[in-house]
Amino acid sequence: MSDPITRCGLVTLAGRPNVGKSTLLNRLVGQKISITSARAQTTRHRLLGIKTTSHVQAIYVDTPGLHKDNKGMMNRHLNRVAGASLQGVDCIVLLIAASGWTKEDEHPLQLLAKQHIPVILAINKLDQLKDRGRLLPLMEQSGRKMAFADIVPVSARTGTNVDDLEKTILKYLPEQPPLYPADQVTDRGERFLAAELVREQIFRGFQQEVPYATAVSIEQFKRAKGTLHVEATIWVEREGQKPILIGKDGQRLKTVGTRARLAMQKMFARKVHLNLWVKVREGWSDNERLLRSLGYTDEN
Ligand SMILES: Nc1nc2c(ncn2[C@@H]2O[C@H](COP(=O)(O)OP(=O)(O)OP(=O)(O)O)[C@@H](O)[C@H]2O)c(=O)[nH]1
Ligand SMILES: [Mg+2]
Repeated sequence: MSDPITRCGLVTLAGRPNVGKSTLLNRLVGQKISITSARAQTTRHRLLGIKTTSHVQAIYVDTPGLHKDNKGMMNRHLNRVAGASLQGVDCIVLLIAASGWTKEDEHPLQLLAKQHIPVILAINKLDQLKDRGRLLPLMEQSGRKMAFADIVPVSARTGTNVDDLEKTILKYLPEQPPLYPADQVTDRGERFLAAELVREQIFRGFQQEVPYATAVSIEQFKRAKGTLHVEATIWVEREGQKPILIGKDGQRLKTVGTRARLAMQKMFARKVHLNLWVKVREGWSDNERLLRSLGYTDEN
């Protein structure tokens, strides 16, 4: 029999939008849990990725990007969820990109400077740094910004040095038994994950305002004869956004559906049948009641 787990703790991944938090969460856990895209503000909910090894359980918290723009209820929701995730955890990983500190990084930095929780700085997207000679000065500059517990350059995309970051994080986890069963990888259910995989394709496939005007709800999620049957509604804010999403002869919606279905098959390890509908819910992203009904609550 192996020894019981001796360390377990919560680790929030924080930083500006688009810096690579969700990519890093997936990399740390070793499987896809959180959706990612090249567009800012892809993540809208707090989500856990749980990694259990023989003696350690690290519970990573993915958060929406922290940003200063508080216009509109969705922005306020994102900042509230991200801000709340900075409290009551054992350690925080602040991400910046290897291209250097930006104005947008200063806001999360200021919020973290107020906390009494160890903050590890992860300098992400190392693979994009052409001149490696710039890394040391960046690490030195970073050290002057705040008393970071550690500074670790990584590439969440390629996995370079992520094991080093993991080892660093483990030092800050308290000695206690695990909070989750060893085989649990997230706190989110399959319906939530399925809706996110549809939203991911919209963030990856559409320009301008469409991704931000979109929410997804799952109407049906059932297993029959080894196949998962999923019906999802894509909500948009205005009538004019519907034809953009659907495309000529339904082609664009079909692409979203195919890609989301393949991602679901991978995630749920079974055959998936997916039906998508596009509907209008006027102004949902700036209406508190509608936001709640679509799952955007303070805790999430
Ligand atoms: N080249 C490179 N790209 C990366 C790396 N990590 C993340 N990315 C890319 O950066 C973009 C944003 O990644 P996400 O993981 O969605 O970023 P995020 O911080 O979760 O963004 P929000 O949820 O919007 O706050 C995606 O296109 C990723 O593929 C990396 O190490 N190297
Ligand atoms: Mg994200």
